[in-house]
Amino acid sequence: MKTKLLNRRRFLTGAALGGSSLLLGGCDSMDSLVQSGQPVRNFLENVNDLTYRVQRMLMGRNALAKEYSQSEIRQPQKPNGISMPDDEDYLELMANGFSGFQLKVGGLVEKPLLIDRNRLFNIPARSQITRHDCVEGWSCIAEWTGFQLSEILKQARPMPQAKFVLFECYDTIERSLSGSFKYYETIDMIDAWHPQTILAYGLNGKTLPVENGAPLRLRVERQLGYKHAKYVHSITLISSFADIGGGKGGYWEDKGYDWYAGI
Ligand SMILES: Nc1nc2c(c(=O)[nH]1)N[C@H]1C(S)=C(S)[C@@H](COP(=O)(O)O)O[C@H]1N2
Ligand SMILES: [Mo]
Repeated sequence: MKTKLLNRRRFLTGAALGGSSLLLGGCDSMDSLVQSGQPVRNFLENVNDLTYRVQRMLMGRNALAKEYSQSEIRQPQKPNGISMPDDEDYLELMANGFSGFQLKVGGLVEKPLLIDRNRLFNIPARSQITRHDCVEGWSCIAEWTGFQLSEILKQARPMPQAKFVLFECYDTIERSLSGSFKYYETIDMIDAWHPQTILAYGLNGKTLPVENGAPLRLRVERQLGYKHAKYVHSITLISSFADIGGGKGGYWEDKGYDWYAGI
């Protein structure tokens, strides 16, 4: 499967490079044809657009998000969205310093897991200083510490039908006439296995505070802020999110945001 993807990627990249060298060739007789509106020009533009999308999909998706140095952390991570869940089960856990917290891992896996809080700290840890970009137009650079989602995927062993990972959260983000809604998010397996996709329990060298998602929150560094689910209690491998919530793959997605919020 991996080899197949690589070959496909090589093939598509090769084809794209062919396209640009044609442009660089700058042959005189081509100039008139390359003017906007001409069929050849349109064809080349389409090739470039395809190149861009193909690179983002096949190469870009696995690339690392930029990491920063300690001196670039200029302010605390601004809390956004829910910053204090009022859900009873959450309040109970919080009252005991989250000592009773257990992370559920299930769905399309060969070995469902229930990992208690102490065992989470035994999973090899990773710290990364990254920039969080919220669609509301602000950013914060912060250091996140936790474990790679891939570490628990390796233990749980996703089945071949697993195409997405669902993160369910404690907080009720909306209570309205249309009902009450818990925050949730989904990512695909490319992001799930990505080395910078972590479940964080630490922020800027301290225990993750409640306002930023204690005891455990997702960091999916190649995507916008709303994908980074806070207050995560369950991780479920699924084949489709059509039957979950409003069917668009996340609370904000159900309201119209893009499911793939790549940056
Ligand atoms: N459970 C939950 N996760 C959430 C939200 C939320 O309201 N509830 N808000 C999202 C949005 S829009 C952003 S920008 C980030 C904010 O994370 P922060 O509070 O640590 O800055 O969390 C995201 N994850
Ligand atoms: Mo956000």
